[in-house]
Amino acid sequence: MATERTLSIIKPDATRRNLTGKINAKFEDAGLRIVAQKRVRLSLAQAETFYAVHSARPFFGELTEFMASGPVVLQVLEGENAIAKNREVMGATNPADAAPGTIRAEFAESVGENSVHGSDAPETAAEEIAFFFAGLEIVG
Ligand code: RTP
Ligand code: MG
Repeated sequence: MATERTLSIIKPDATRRNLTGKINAKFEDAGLRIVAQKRVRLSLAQAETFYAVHSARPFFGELTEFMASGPVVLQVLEGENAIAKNREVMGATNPADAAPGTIRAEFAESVGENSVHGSDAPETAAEEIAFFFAGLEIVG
C-alpha cells in the first residue's frame, strides 16, 4: 500500500457547531496526518466549480448554497491508503446509514449537512487538492 493524499473539507454545519477539533481527532486517531489546513469562506462560484460533477443533480443548488453559507476547513490528509481510510472514518453520506463511531454517525445533521467531504479516488484527490492548495502549502 502506498502513501496517499486526499482532500478533506470540514463543512459549515460542523464549523458552526465548533467541531473542528473533534473531527480532526478522528482523523489523527485513524493514522491520517493533517499536512495542510486552512479555514476559508467559499464563494458560491467556488462551491459550484468544486461540485461541478453534481451540477445535474436535484440537490446541486442546496449543496452549493450550503457550502458557501459559512466557514469551511480545507485540509490535505496523508497516510497509507488515505483516500479509502478517510471515507471509512467519515462514514456513509447519509448519517442514518453511517457506521457507529464514524464522523457522520456522531456529528452529521442530515444527508445534505453531513459535516465532511472526502475525495473518492486518486484522480479526484489530485484535482481537488490542486484546486485549493499550492504545493508550498502542503508540508508532509
Ligand atoms: P462528499 O462528496 O461531500 O464527500 O460526499 P459523498 O461522496 O459521500 O456524497 P456525494 O454523492 O459525492 O454527494 C456530495 C454531497 O452532496 C450532498 N447530497 N445531498 N439531498 C441529497 O439527497 C443529497 N445527496 C447528496 C451531501 O452533502 C454529499 O456529501
Ligand atoms: Mg463525493
